[in-house]
Amino acid sequence: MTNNKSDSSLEWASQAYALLKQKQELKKQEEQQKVEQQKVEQQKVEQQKVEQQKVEQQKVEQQKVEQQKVEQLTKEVNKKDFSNLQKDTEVKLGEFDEDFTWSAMVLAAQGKKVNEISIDEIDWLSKLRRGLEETRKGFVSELLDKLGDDPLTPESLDDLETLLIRADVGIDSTDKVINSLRKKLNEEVVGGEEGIKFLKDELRAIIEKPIKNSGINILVPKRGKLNVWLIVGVNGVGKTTTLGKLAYLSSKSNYKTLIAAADTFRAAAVEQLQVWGDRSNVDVISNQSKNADPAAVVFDAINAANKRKSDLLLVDTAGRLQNKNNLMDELSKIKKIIDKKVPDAIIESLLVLDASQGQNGLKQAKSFAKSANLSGAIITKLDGTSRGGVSLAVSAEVNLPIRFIGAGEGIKDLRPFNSFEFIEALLADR
Ligand SMILES: Nc1nc2c(ncn2[C@@H]2O[C@H](COP(=O)(O)OP(=O)(O)OP(=O)(O)O)[C@@H](O)[C@H]2O)c(=O)[nH]1
Ligand SMILES: [Mg+2]
Repeated sequence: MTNNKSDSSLEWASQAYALLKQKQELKKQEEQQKVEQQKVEQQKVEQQKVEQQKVEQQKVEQQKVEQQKVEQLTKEVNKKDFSNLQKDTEVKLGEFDEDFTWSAMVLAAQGKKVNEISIDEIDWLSKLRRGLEETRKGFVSELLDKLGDDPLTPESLDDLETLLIRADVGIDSTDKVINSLRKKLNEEVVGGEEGIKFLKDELRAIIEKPIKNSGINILVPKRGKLNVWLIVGVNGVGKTTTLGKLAYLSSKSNYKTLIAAADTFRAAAVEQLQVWGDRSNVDVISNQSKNADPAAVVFDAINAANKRKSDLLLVDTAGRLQNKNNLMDELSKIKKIIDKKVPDAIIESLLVLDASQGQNGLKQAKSFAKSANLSGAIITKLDGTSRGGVSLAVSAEVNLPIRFIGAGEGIKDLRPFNSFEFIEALLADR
């Protein structure tokens, strides 16, 4: 009995032991799991820390880059001031070369007398012709190669169509030109030379149309009133540079001129304008405080313009804001201020377009035209682009009169738009 009893208690004890051991194992496992979990948590926290550090580091790097950009910009502005000052000196008469003879011919074709021609005009036309060389290369030269001196054929029209589209002339204008040429071809034999002349006339008609519609041939400030020209466009197209050149043209022509630095968004914008102002002897109204309100700058500038009886107020505007809506809102705020303060001012909203952006520039023009109530366009960077043809698309598809064109970074590299000279330069090989 006793034995039995002790057997069963042994059994019981070993069961209890096994149970306890199991419990202990479980506890151990649980604890181990806990430790593991803690480890994972710990790792997570550490990883988060590392990531946060990375973000902080990136922020610091970004700030550094921004700072460097501002410094670089300021340096560039200062450097440009110096290099361009040298360019400002009088233009010298160059060689009696093709540039000269071609430019002289273009002036003569517009009825200029021999003694009416200036070195500045020759210099500008040479620049324009050279600037449009790339556009011409992919367009006229190839066309002439294909045409030779033979009469035009339906096949050569197909070639011309492709070339016009490639030169960013735009589909509408290309269709128009090709259709008129086709009509002419159906009626008579058209020789190569005559074809080019006809093409020039057609292209000129396209580019002239919005100018004629506006009733103003060449845009100049009206005397006796305050003229306000808003210079608008997306970032980097050349607004500030163009404004600087306009200030020079205007003050040279004895208009009392003033500049409003209403691009308060871009770093070093005021400094950049100040350089141009100094070079053309035109004062710049600005507000140096951070995040200044562009409309407030325009407000101050109008007060100054009224006090000084200025003829022309040139307003530099931002090309890059947080988004496009802000940009348009800003422009309409500026316009409201002008309307309120000087209701009889003559406002021009001039869209600056970088020719080298081709079809992209055309898109910008269309979107600005929708919301910004534009009155004209200024085409810049016509030097060294193969996309000068986009000027035609702007006239045909956005119906904007081109008022000035720029072909270089110098103070004299901007001129009132002259369709005859432009088309002659575009098709200069004949
Ligand atoms: N080759 C060439 N360069 C030009 C011409 N016009 C402007 N530029 C250059 O284009 C660059 C940008 O010009 P900006 O006048 O600063 O352009 P912006 O539109 O005011 O730029 P944001 O103020 O940043 O919007 C500068 O390096 C100018 O020198 C031009 O007709 N020909
Ligand atoms: Mg600018």
